[in-house]
Order: sequence, then structure tokens, then C-alpha cells
Amino acid sequence: MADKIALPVQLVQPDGRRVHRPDYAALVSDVDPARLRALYEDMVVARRIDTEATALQRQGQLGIWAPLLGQEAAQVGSVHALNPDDYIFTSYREHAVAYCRGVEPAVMTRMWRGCAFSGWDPSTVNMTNPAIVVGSQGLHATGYALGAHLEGAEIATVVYFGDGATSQGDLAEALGFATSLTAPVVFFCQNNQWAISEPVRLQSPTPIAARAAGYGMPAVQVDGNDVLAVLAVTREAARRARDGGGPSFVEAITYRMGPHTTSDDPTRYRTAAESEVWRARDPIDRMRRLLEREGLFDDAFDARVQARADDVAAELRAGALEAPDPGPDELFDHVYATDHPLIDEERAEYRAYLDALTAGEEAVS
Ligand SMILES: Cc1ncc(C[n+]2csc(CCOP(=O)(O)OP(=O)(O)O)c2C)c(N)n1
Ligand SMILES: [Mg+2]
Repeated sequence: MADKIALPVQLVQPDGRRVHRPDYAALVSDVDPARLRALYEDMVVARRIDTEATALQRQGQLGIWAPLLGQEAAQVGSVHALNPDDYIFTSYREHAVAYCRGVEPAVMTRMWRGCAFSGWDPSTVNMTNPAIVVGSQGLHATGYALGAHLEGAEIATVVYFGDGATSQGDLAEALGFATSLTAPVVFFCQNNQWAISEPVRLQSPTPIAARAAGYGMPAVQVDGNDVLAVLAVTREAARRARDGGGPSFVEAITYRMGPHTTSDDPTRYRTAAESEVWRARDPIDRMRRLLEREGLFDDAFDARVQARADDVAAELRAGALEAPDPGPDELFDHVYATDHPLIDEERAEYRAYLDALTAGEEAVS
């Protein structure tokens, strides 16, 4: 069956030229030179955060890291479309979203270093901690959006997930509930072509966005390496949610240029030729070419952006290395919001066990 999805929305070509697309261009007509430069800077800084965290993992300072390399435009463009009171639910790869939302880069590394059970307080930035259980955040977002809708809050809730997550039951349930109950949620799928070693064609023989029609929700495919196009389509979907128009589905077509995580070796399952094709579509190069064409890129700006990226990377490294290890008791602190007798009992039992170990060591020495 033929899909009914139009060509992916694109506003900037890989060579930096603008695409004549008045309908979507109108949604970003307010994006002035300063905002264009800010989008570029955020992408460069996000990539630097990613590089630094990857280096820290290779140096044994983080247990694992999930690189966002290649997905900077999908993340920066979409988060720039949101208001501070819009609420964000994410998976484990949305470091650029977290950065733009105001999460300190060093704080992002804590979970990956194994010294925090999650990371930040979601209520301070209106963005949840990373969901590792693939697709689970779809249901959390739909529930949150529904609650906001019932309370009359005019906000959008955005949920980020991958192409692989669309094969999860949780996502199917979330899409069903969201349309049946008119939940103001934006389903933002970063189709980065791979779910670890499984190519997207195994997740869906039709375009992923085409599935949304079956649930009765509007969907759009966008060039996920085009930060302006992503900004435009996400603004449209978020506005629909805030205006009571219900859920929308955005499929951002992008590419995971790096490994799934630092534990993965993608050369075992994909070709260098494929990666080369996507290297030519690098989202940061594209934005740089646009800025150059429009006379907005010069040495001073370049130096300023690089200096900012270096500062953020230094902060990330220092903060990650300084993060104190949690005490063993902290394991019990976040199970329930309030005290619970069973947890108290388990904490006491675990303490007694640790004391016995220490006593044993002292006896031996
Ligand atoms: C419910 C569940 N099943 C399996 C996994 C293991 N797992 C972690 S990431 C991943 C692939 C997810 O791919 P995708 O949704 O495309 O996101 P991406 O990693 O590409 O950003 C899998 C299978 C998991 N974390 N949770
Ligand atoms: Mg994927």
C-alpha cells in the first residue's frame, strides 16, 4: 500500500542554499541572524559535549555514554521550538535537548558515571531524566499531557524516542491513548536509521510517520539534519498541542554517525559507504554553509563559538571528575517520595550486611 506522506520538509539544502518552501518558511520567518547563529552555536557546543563525554568514557571516567553525533539539528531545532513551560520526556541520547534546556553538562554525566541514580530535578527544567526502558517515556508523556489538558494548562508535552522504539507496545499504547483522549503531546521520533544493530527497515516497511494516520493523528516527515526545518515543523506541532488540537507525530530523518553507545562497534553491522553518504549531510556543516552564504560567518564568530564549546567541555570534565560517589544508603532514598516501612527494613538489613563485611575485614587485618 502506498504511503500518503509527502516528501520530508526541508528548508536548507546540504550545500547551505535555502529551499523555496513558503508554507514552512513562514513558521520560521522571525529567525533573524542572531537566532541563526545561536542555533549553530548550540549544535557546535552539543557536539563538543558529546566528544568530551565520549573521551571521558574512553579514559575510564564514565561507565558508558550514548553519543548524539549527527543528531544535533534534530535535537536543537526541536527544543528551540518550545516554551519554558512545555514539558519534555526523553530517552538516553538527548544531550543537546538537555543542554538547551539548561541542564549543566557535568550533571548530565553523573548517571553515566554511576554516581547518581538519575541526574537532575525534572521540575527545575521541565524535562525528565533519561528513560532507558525503550519507549516507556511515550506513556509517561501521554499521561502528563492528559493531566495538563484536564487542568486547562496551555502547554505542549514533547516526547523524544527513536525508530526502534516505535516497535514497542508502550509507544503503540501511547499513540492510541493520545488520540482517543486528545492529549496535547508531540511524538518526536528521531529516525537515526538504526536501533543498535537493527536497521530501520526491520522496524517498519512503511515510513514510520505513515503509522500515525492509523491512530488518526497528523504526521510530518522532516529532514532531521536541517535545523530550520525541524524548528518549523516542531513549532507547528507544539502550537497545535497548546491550542487544543491534540497530538501530532514528527519523524525527523537523521543518522546516528557514531556507535549506539561507547560499548558498541558499528563497523560490525554497517558499511563505511553508508556512513560516508550521511557524512555529506552533516547538520553542522549545513548550517555553517548557510551562515557563510548569508554573510554571517566570520573568524571572530567562529572563534567565539569554539571558545564557548571549549569552556563547556572544561566545565563538563571538571564537574564529572569532582562528582562524589553516593553512599550505599542512597539506593533506598528515591524508591518512594516518603518513608516506607519495607524500605526502612531493607535499608537497615543492607547496613547490617555492610557492617558485617567491614567487621570481617578488620578481623583479617
Ligand atoms: C524495553 C527495552 N528493550 C530493549 C532495550 C535495549 N535497547 C537499548 S537501546 C535499544 C535500541 C533503541 O533504538 P532506537 O529506539 O532507534 O533509539 P536509538 O538508540 O537509535 O536512539 C535497545 C533495543 C531497552 N533498553 N529497553
Ligand atoms: Mg534509532
